[in-house]
Amino acid sequence: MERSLLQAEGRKKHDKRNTMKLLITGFQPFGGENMNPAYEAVKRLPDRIGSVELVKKEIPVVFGEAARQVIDCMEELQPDVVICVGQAGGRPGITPEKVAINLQTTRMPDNAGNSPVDLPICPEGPDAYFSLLPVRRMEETMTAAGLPAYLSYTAGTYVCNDVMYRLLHHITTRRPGVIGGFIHVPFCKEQVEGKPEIPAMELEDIVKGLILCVETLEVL
Ligand code: PCA
Repeated sequence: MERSLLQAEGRKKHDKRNTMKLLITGFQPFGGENMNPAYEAVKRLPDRIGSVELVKKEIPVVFGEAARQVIDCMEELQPDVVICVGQAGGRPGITPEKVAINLQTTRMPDNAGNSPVDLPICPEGPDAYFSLLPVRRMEETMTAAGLPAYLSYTAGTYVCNDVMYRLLHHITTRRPGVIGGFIHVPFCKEQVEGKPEIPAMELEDIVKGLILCVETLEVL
């Protein structure tokens, strides 16, 4: 059984409320875009999906700082699950991320002007962490609903990977039992007007995909 499911089963026994609290984040725009479909979709999610209560948060595209804000918010809210959502421009579907690696490297500066090259995120941390989310089930649920989706085995080496790695490092070292991970979404149609060769989805479909992902948490 996936580790996340085992952890969730342990948690469920202690959860008399039968409500799951989810912290879900989306990024600010970056790279010259004037919107980020990640936060645009996150902010359109309902406040409750089945037994899952959602708390939404927008985070900056800044190495280290983005994860700090996620972790601070997590410490304050004590959610059962944390999902961070980011834009992966050019991908043709919604991609739950399987793995985060201990590496920061970019040619494109973040929104604070940082452009680390070949640096570890956490010198004392392991090379990688696997997502604790039911990523396979998320992908299958979206695909079954006719939405373009596939599992990704790289979250890149930019701020999204940084957030996913630091979140999983925090959970593993400080908050075992919490479930966490990352989902990338493609450009939305508004961002690629006049560029038909670039894959994109309707924002509404990205929202639908995220709702289906949240619904997969309910069976945990
Ligand atoms: N995508 C970037 C960072 C912010 C975002 O939405 C990434 O994939 O790293």
